[in-house]
This record gives sequence, C-alpha cells and structure tokens, in this order.
Amino acid sequence: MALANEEDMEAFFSDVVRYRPQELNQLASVTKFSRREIQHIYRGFKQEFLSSLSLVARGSLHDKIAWIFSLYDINHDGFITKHEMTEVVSAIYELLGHAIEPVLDAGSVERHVNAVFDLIDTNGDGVITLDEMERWCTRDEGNTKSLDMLNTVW
Ligand SMILES: [Ca+2]
Ligand SMILES: [Ca+2]
Repeated sequence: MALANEEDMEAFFSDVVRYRPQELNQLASVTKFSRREIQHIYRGFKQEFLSSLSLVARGSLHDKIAWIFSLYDINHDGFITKHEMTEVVSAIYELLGHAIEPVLDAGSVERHVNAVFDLIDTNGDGVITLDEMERWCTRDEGNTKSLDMLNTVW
C-alpha cells in the first residue's frame, strides 16, 4: 500500500474498533485482555503508527528507507531474511484484510516476496542489509518508483 494520509489511517483504525466487534471479542478471548483494554491498545498503536507515519512522510529518503528496513528486520540484527519479509508482509495483509485489492492468498504473497527479495539482495547471500536496500532504492533515476514498489510490499 502507498503511504496513506492520516485521515485515511484514522478512519481505517476507528473502523476496526467500531465496526468489527467480532474481531474484538476474538482478540479479547485469545489475549485475556478486556475489550476496553484492547480498544486502549488499538488507540495507542494507532497513535504510534500515525506519528511514525508522519515522521516518515516528512523525513528524507534515507529516513524512509531506514524506517522501512527496521519494520522488516523483526529481530533487529541488521539483516532482513526472506522469512522475516514473508512474516511482515503476511501480517500486514492479515491486518488489512479486504482493504487491499486484489486480495492475495498465501501463495501469491510468497511469490511476491520472493521476487522483490531477490531483486534487493544484490549479492545473493540470502539476507538484505540496509546498505543493499538503500542502494536498491536510490539506484539511478528509478528511485521514486522503487520506493513506491516497496510501499506496495508493506
Ligand atoms: Ca533480522
Ligand atoms: Ca545480501
């Protein structure tokens, strides 16, 4: 997805809290939090998400790339593995559900990740470094296009 504006994200999150009571109940029973607590967590998450989103929107290309990189580097060891990328992309598709068109099944998520991963992993060692991601995003005049493509991944 492209970086949505704040009103869109705001609307999306209040939709989840207001109009998907079943998901809230399910979350409550799994996590043992009360519905009220979960709504509180949602709001906190939303606030944090929105503030980093606007930080990123105002930041330099370098900031944007570093932020996207840290999003994918789940264990923060400085490398993105294919497994991490698949995890993050799947989680995002799950979270956004039908908000994303076309709806992708697990197989197409994996194919999509494989294709993008191999493009960015220029030395082919099976992990993506910040350096590789930065080089890939800023190479030649196609950098804006590449960043857009990254945005569609997450
Ligand atoms: Ca990692
Ligand atoms: Ca590599």
